[in-house]
Amino acid sequence: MVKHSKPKSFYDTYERKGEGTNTTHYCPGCGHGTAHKLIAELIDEFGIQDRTIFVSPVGCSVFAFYYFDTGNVQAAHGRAPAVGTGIRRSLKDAIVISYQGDGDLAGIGMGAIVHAANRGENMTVFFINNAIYGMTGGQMAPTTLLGQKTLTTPLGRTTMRDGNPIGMCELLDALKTPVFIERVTLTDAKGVLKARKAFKKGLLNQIEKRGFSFIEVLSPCPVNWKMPPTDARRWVKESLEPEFPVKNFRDLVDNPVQDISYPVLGEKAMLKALDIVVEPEKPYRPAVKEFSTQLVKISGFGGQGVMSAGVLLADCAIMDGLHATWLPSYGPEMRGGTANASVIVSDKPIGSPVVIYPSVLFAMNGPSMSAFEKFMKPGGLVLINGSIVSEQVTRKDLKSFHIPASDLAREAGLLAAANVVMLTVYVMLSGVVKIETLKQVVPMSIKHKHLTEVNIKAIDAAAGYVRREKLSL
Ligand SMILES: Cc1ncc(C[n+]2csc(CCOP(=O)(O)OP(=O)(O)O)c2C)c(N)n1
Ligand code: SF4
Repeated sequence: MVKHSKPKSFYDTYERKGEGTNTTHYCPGCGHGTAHKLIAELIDEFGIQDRTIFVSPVGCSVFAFYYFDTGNVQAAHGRAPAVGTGIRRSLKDAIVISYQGDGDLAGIGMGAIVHAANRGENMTVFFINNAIYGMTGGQMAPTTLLGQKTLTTPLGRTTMRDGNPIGMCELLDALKTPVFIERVTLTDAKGVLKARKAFKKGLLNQIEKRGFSFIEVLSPCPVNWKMPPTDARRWVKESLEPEFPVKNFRDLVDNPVQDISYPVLGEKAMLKALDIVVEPEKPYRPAVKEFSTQLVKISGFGGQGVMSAGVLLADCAIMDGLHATWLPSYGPEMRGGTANASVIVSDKPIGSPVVIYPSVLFAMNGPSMSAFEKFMKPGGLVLINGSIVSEQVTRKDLKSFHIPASDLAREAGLLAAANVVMLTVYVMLSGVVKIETLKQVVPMSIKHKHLTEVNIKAIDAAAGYVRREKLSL
């Protein structure tokens, strides 16, 4: 009897995705799910869950950290092997997994992967080749086939205009240092079993400290290939495999075990070696007398300026001598969703820029309310764009205000300044930064300089509104 169960190194439920969620964000028939499962099973099999650090890329698998109950780092686009190198060199017992798509690895990250492979970093790289940019809606990738129609090659890729598809296994096989290079496919059960073997070898090499292992996975993306999942599997076999032959390129079984005890200098020694004189820290100048760390989530549709409002707040905080972080989040699914920015403002250094339980929410649209109200800290503040959202906050332990942000912005002369109106109201209510600081930072932070004046008008309109309505916390 075959007993199917969830690997232990997956979370039981994917809380980061939404309370009690059991499903991933991947589209039906996507190869990422299969690849994740194989990796998770092997982490269990090798008993390395506590040592594994999974480096997620930018691409559809950007949220792999929703699923893997291991150490997780989210790297900038294409930089997973560089981030992995940092981890490798600072934590000698870590098992480093760099997981990347073809846009991430063979496009923007081409330099990072070639150099990590050339240095023979003791890590395992899983390269998910679906011949397209999945997350951003199906543009041409370096691995897109000749003739393949994508958003950016609507008549099909041509050699003359776009170059030829890049075989990453072939390219890395030109280097002397990697110990293991194999291309596998997820077309059928036989392919998946072979893939599992290669995954296992790649991880074992790292456990045994034998060096750099690279596994390319031919993986379906039914949504962007615009075909049903079964046809997509067939397309991998009939179209992708002839261009990217499934085979082992290299397996240096006898590669000697690496001495990976890199010299690590302490921070002070490092600064001294670099001849850097460190000034004693200046005393912190708080903006307000009593300050509690503000965990702010600014959420809305793309185009509502949620990201720029976040940057503006963080810039103001830094200007006022506070610590601040800003972390953008764009919905990765192909099926819409909200964009949001997490901003932390504090009088103490900030450990992580992630805001899971906000103390302040700017709900620029309706979906933002339903997405984040439930995660708010008790006693939190919800500012709602009342011009377009009429729903009330349902929780009794939150303080909320409907601000006619879009109307005030429109009256000031620029509908798009609704974000600045919301920010001004928050600044007025909380005193987190000075209103003068906001006015000072707006001209520096706004890209289109001719819009400075109208944004200052929006600030004045919002401040007038707070005073007129006698709003206070
Ligand atoms: C610096 C930067 N440039 C561009 C983007 C936009 N972007 C997000 S994902 C992506 C490509 C993802 O494609 P791929 O690596 O093939 O992964 P997939 O989504 O197919 O799994 C791009 C170009 C970005 N987020 N950051
Ligand atoms: S867009 Fe493609 S790669 Fe991304 S989740 Fe959907 S099927 Fe997978």
